[in-house]
Amino acid sequence: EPANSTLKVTGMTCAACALRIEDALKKQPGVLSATVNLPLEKASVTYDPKVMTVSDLEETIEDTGYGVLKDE
Ligand code: 9UX
Repeated sequence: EPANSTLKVTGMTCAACALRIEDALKKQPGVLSATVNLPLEKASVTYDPKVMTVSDLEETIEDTGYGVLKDE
């Protein structure tokens, strides 16, 4: 069954940053949905935990050029 994780994202400065991260997350195998809230600096991701891990999500965000802090 799907899992949900919320990650704190650092380094976003405009709305297009949030969209870039959403698009990158949605392209990953096992990601079912992703929304990024710019003012809250949070990414909410629903994924298949058999395919995708939180570490993979963090890596995707970092590879897109942003930072990640642990859930808060
Ligand atoms: Mo907006 Mo974000 O021009 O990397 S897309 S700052």
